[in-house]
Amino acid sequence: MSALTEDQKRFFWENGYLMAPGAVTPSELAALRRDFDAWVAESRSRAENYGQILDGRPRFDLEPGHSAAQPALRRVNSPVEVSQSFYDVMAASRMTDFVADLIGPNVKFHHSKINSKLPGAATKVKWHQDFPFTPHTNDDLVTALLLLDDMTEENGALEVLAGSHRGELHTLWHDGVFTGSIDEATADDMQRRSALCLGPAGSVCLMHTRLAHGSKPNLSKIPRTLFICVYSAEDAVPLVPNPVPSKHEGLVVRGERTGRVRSKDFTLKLPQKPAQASFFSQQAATYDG
Ligand SMILES: O=C(O)CCC(=O)C(=O)O
Repeated sequence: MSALTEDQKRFFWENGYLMAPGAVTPSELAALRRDFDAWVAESRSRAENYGQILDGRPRFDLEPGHSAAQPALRRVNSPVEVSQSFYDVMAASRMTDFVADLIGPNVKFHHSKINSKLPGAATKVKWHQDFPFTPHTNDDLVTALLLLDDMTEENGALEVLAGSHRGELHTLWHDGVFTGSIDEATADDMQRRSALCLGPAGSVCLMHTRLAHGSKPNLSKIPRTLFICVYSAEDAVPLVPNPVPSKHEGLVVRGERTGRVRSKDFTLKLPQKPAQASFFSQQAATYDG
């Protein structure tokens, strides 16, 4: 039986995204928050990025200006490797069912991360599409952004350009540099036409990998924490190394492994993997203030 209604599926394919409530149970949500709160508490005693993921880069990424009094833990890379609660939600939850309804029946896991905007932190995300970061042989990929807090206009909600998944792939390279962001003039235009993704904690924003999106800093006193899982159809094969490598990459979370590859025609310039903890540092190279 389908977890999403026909109307929800139609909305997703038409607009490239869908806000779906009830992606996790209250106890799953509480467990995720508990682990995340513990990581924030631990970050207060740190002055630099710390921890390590599979390729040696830091797991915990701190925004410049982070301090014990005003923690600004902006990214946890691959939380599914260090938390059973995050692993369980990634591998088997209502969120996983939703994704299978869109790109299933056979779905595999690619990578995960937490993007956090703690109150007062300057973290923003410049406009981009995900596919040029993680190109695969076909574009049946969904980025599932699970809300661990209510997402409001004031706390730096995700903003999307509806329908942009059906348009062109925008380059993230400018003047020979991989900036991880769409050029400023195009991004400004997208911003003007954007829609806000708002919802209560426990909802998920399901986003097509080609959908253009970004988000502003958190200007409120409420945190904005997203647990982000990227999934693909099982027959989509990655074309570049994983930007957030995980020992769970390729885990089939729904359906079965067929071993087949399906390809789609497209052209893009291959991305550059971030040398530092996350794409925030790549985007920072072109920050305009
Ligand atoms: O954290 C955000 O607001 C945006 C997340 C994002 O851009 C992504 O997952 O690609």
